[in-house]
Amino acid sequence: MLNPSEHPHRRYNPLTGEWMLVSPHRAKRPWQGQVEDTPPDTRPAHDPTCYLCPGNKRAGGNANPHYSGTFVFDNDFPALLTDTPTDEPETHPLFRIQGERGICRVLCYNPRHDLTVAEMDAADIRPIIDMWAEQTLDVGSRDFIGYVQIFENRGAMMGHSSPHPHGQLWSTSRLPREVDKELIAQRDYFAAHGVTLLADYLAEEQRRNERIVYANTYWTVLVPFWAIWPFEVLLVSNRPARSIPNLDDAERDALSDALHHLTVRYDNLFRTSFPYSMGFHQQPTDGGDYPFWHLHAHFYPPLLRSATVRKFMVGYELLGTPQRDITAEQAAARLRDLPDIHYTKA
Ligand code: H2U
Ligand code: ZN
Repeated sequence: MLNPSEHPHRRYNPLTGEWMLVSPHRAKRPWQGQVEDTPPDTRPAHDPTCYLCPGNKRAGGNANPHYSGTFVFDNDFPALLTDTPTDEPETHPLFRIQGERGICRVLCYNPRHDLTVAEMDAADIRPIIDMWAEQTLDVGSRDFIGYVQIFENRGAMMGHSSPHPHGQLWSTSRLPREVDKELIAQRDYFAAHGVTLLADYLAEEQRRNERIVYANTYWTVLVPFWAIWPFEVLLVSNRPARSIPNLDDAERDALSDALHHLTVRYDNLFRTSFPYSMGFHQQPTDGGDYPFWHLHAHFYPPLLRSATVRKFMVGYELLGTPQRDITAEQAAARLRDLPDIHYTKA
């Protein structure tokens, strides 16, 4: 009989309808877990050369105000523009092309240049959540915006352009690809079962209790059954909230707490400032009704074995299907067993 902690197998991602490959027998190789204690950060609280710090000039020539909380500005080099023509000039079915409109913003989390989310208290994280909510409402209310994607590239390994704590907002008329896949899966599941896909999934994860890393009253942090990245995490609202603006006060405080506990554990894993891309998947903002949408965030961190040894999505992943060695259960156990206090403060 198949033993998922020993035998190569495929796992299904019900949110995207895609399969991935697990090769647990390879992870039995002896653990080379060198911990390269990264030297403590020596960044200043204010960096005169940083284009996100309060009072500084940005690359485009605009200056930041002397902000004291969060700060949002329109991206000076936006990937999308508000006035793009929307016609479809090609009629050939093999050459489809569509004009796409959107708004891109940069979301500064804190005036302090030297902080990361992992080093913030839950109380410092809460204003970031309020900013995400306000920005979703503000941008999502434009009639040409159908979807608001909030995300963060953290760390040089993920290609972020500045260590200053910040995220981004990219919004579009149409749904981005990943959101489109999730919409179809969640819609079909809800039509068949009358509950959200993630509500049923969460209930089953709670029952099995093998992949949960952290939970509080309103949020659950887990390594999903179908995770691809070694320490990939899904952060799910226990109630099927549809968007960040939908969250009430207690849910926002609890989200701050969950983000704090997760990012501290991430940093403690390899005793380094843990890189990742993260972002929320919320309901579209085109004015439709989305009772099947269940708010969640994905964390996709590249590190595998140490502060420098990362997983690459190459070869078979690009040409075949994504693959991992250490199982989701092993990854969850490692994250769960880590201390809750940041390694630089312990
Ligand atoms: P990342 O660190 O995730 O790359 O995000 C930084 C964004 O900030 C990036 O999209 C923008 C870049 O276009 N930016 C400005 O809008 N103004 C600047 O002065 C520099 C960078
Ligand atoms: Zn800065």
